[in-house]
Amino acid sequence: MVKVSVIKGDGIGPMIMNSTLRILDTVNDIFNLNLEFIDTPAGDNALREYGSPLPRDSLGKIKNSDVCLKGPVGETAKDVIVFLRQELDLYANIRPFKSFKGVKTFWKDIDFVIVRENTEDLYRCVEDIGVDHAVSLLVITRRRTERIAKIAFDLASRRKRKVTIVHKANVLRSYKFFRDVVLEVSRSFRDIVVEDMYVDNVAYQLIVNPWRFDVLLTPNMFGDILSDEAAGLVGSIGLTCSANIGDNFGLFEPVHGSAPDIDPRFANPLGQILTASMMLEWIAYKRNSRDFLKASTIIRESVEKILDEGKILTPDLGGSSTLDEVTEHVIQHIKEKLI
Ligand code: GGG
Repeated sequence: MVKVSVIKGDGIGPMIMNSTLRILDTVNDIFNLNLEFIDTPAGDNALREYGSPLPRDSLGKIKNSDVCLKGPVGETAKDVIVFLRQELDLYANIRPFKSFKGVKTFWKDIDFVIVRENTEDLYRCVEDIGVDHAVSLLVITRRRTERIAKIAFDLASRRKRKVTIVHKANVLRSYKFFRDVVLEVSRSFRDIVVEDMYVDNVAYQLIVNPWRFDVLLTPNMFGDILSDEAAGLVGSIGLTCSANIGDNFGLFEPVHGSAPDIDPRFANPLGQILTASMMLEWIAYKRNSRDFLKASTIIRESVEKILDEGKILTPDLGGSSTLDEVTEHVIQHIKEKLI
């Protein structure tokens, strides 16, 4: 049994999560994965219904589960996801950005990963807000920088062997500290090419030459901001997925937010579905399970097929299909692949 706590979230969240649960039910039946889904209210809707964005009962459900699959939450992001990352020590935010052959963009063959430190920086949320002042503390520690650096170098050693350290060392000494600690760690990874770059230059290079990047190692807030820019390069933020990983637990979520301005019937569920695929891959790795790996792969390939065909696409990808139509087609492709 694999207990999956499921946060449906806000805005488009419940619709894209219901679509994703249909996909997971399909592979659960085919591969006998023994997944159990536990509804876990959190976010703006939970605040309205239970008086808390992350009710105690929900936190308990997450802690008692093997893995968490999360949809986007709205205005309560700080009280839900930023809190959970710190509470569960999910220190590595892994965000892959890879072009899909079928998606039209100005940029082709994008393939890099943002590795974002997930527990400190300004998002430690140590703040003092008065009537005439607002102060937020930028916290960078050696231990947390070293451990995220190791994650980035390990990942790079399985990819194109390059790490770009993202910082703003010319203005803030905290970011100079971040860069210098990562450079110390890099000495144990002699086969990895290391460069360091100001975050503003990274923002520019992502537009003019994104192919130079392999693993971008960032402090917390820069990783958040650059992720949306990176999502633009692959065609839609509605296609992007991410993992929040600690030593013993994983929480998986799309990169995008709750998009309250979008009619949920036309929301793109593929980012949430690819997030589920990423989750299954992590379970496969943790449990050394071929079936979980097969389930993860078949979902990803079915999504890629839809994008390659280019016929059933939601409006963010230039189509006019509904979320339900896209979901049906993913299920159909999964079943076809088994024949
Ligand atoms: N722009 C994407 C978005 O809204 N993501 C949700 C969000 O803000 N999450 C907070 C975080 O990732 O730190």
